[in-house]
Amino acid sequence: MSIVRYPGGSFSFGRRTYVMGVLNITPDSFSDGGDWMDPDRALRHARSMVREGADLIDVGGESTRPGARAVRAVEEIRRVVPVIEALAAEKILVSIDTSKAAVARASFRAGAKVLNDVTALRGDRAMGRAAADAGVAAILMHMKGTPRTMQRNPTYGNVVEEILEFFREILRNAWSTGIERDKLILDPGIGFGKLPEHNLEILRRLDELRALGRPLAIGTSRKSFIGRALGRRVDDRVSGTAATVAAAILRGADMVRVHDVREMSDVARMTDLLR
Ligand code: HH2
Repeated sequence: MSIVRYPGGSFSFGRRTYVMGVLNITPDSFSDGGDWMDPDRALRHARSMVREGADLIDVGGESTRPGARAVRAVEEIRRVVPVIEALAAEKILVSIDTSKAAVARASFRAGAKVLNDVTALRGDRAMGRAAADAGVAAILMHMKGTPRTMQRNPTYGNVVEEILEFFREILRNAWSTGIERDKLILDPGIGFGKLPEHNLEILRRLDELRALGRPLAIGTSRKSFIGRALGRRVDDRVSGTAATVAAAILRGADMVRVHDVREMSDVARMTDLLR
């Protein structure tokens, strides 16, 4: 079992799979863009995800979908902070999905206890320090390129080897930013600079990433490789997502980032019994 601490609590990975519910307060996220821009609606949705089994809510104020428009830090803060404050007041565990240190710091002050950085501390040189100062746990994700460029024909010799090498390097350097290694959770970044076949291969070989010795998070929810495989639109990928969540858990995922919390909590609990 592996304990990962955050201010006021901890994850006990190895016991069961943690379910992270997605809350995008953005006009342009690929599946729920525009749904939760109103803070009251966002809060109601977050509360319902918690009732349905979410262990934490991943709040994001900037879309990372391929080609998404960049958002300025002040705008991102304006979107996420009121929602984080309200969730924290209700003792709901929040992670902040950002790659900007200013947004992260404002979010930690508002009560977020976990950082979710899709750039793995490379997007903003002040990010490691921000996370270390706050003592938060941090999910670091692999991405090839940047959201603007990542889907322009990504190529790999061996996608899993490349991800392993990327994280070995991140783990070697993390201490220099001040973040403790035992606060880190790693995510292979499904869909971030990967073609459908790369995503499938990562899922088939996810167990190889266990060699890094850190808990693994994964986000397959409603993503386009599922749509491509099944010929389903974004609002019709729940069953496809369920298959990927079950497969990921059987191969060692500790946390799954999902939109359909009720369904994926069931999948996670059932798969945990089979693991
Ligand atoms: N995927 C997305 C965003 N953040 N974070 C982690 N750790 N892992 C992921 O796979 C991941 C992530 C993309 O999904 P979504 O938030 O639904 O869309 P958008 O980026 O368009 O807001």
